Amino acid sequence: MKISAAVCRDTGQPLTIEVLDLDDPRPNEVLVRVVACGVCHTDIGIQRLVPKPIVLGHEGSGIVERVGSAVTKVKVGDRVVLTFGSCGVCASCVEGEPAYCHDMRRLQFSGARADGSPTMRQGASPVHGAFFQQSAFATYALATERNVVPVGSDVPLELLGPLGCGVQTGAGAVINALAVRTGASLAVFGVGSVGLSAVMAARIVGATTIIAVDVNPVRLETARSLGATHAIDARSGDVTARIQEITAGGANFSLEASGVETSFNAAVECLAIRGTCGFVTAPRQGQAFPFSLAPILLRGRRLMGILEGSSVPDRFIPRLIELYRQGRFPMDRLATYYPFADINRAMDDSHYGRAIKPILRM
Ligand code: CXF
Ligand code: ZN
Repeated sequence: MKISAAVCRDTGQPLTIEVLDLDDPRPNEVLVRVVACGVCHTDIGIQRLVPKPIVLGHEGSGIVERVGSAVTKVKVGDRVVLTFGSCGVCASCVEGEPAYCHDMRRLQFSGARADGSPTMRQGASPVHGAFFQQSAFATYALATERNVVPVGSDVPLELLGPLGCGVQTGAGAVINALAVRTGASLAVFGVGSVGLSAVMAARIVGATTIIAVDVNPVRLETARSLGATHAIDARSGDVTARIQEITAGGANFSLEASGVETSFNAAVECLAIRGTCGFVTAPRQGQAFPFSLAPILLRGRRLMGILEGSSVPDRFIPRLIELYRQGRFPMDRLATYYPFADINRAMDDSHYGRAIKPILRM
């Protein structure tokens, strides 16, 4: 079928909205009419590492338009959130950890289905799709049964796409991966959409000291209003010492969600004895991470790499939606809406921190 999609032809260049041809769904696939799609920093940062031209977008939400012959999870007309792809048969998937799918890289970033076949083209010219098994910067997206999550009709569908990546990354890091406990202390470095989702989750689980660290005063204020008990300007001197002081000896948990290499060390050094630091980003390829090992090993500290909040999306996303319904997880506070035609403005606003979570309306 013909679709309109935002095509990334060159790294860092404006996306162009073009008419493309999208495949019909295969037996395990679901065709979704995209209602909205969030913008995640990965849509920007990954451009130099994926084959181009490509259609990005991996926080789609929409309505099922067609299903493949083997699909049982959803039917035509169902409302769905699209999330990351996973294979379902590797050791991680069978152990209930699809975020660590052994095929993660290929399923999100190869620009094709798991078997290497393309999902879209422009006449005779190839265009890469299947980004996160969705490529949802488009009017229609082709997903697999495994990465569609059915959602109810009593919540605004256009808000929900970011649950599929950024929001579950932050909330899941706190709830699933770090398993932050009632009464614990947590320092969150970087309060964009991932960090603010972590702050909201920390309040839900009953953390009593929630410290937000950022350079943006507006975000720090937002963090406070969403549950942070303390807000620290990252440029205001010795952040580590300040956190050690607030927590009387170090935070039980920290989360590095800024992607700024200089804060990687602070996120480790602010920890208490036996504290754990979660990382949802990594230093750029080839970039050293020059932290000293002794204070980690000799204090029983732990470092944990966390992907997609260690989420099982079919279970975790409905739980976050129920918390939103109850007013306990106000993720609507993160959203700024843009018409699809303004996708380049939305990407820029994300990149320069002018919007926390841009959401494109298709
Ligand atoms: C990604 C980060 C890189 C690995 C897969 C998941 N998160 C999405 O933006
Ligand atoms: Zn993402």
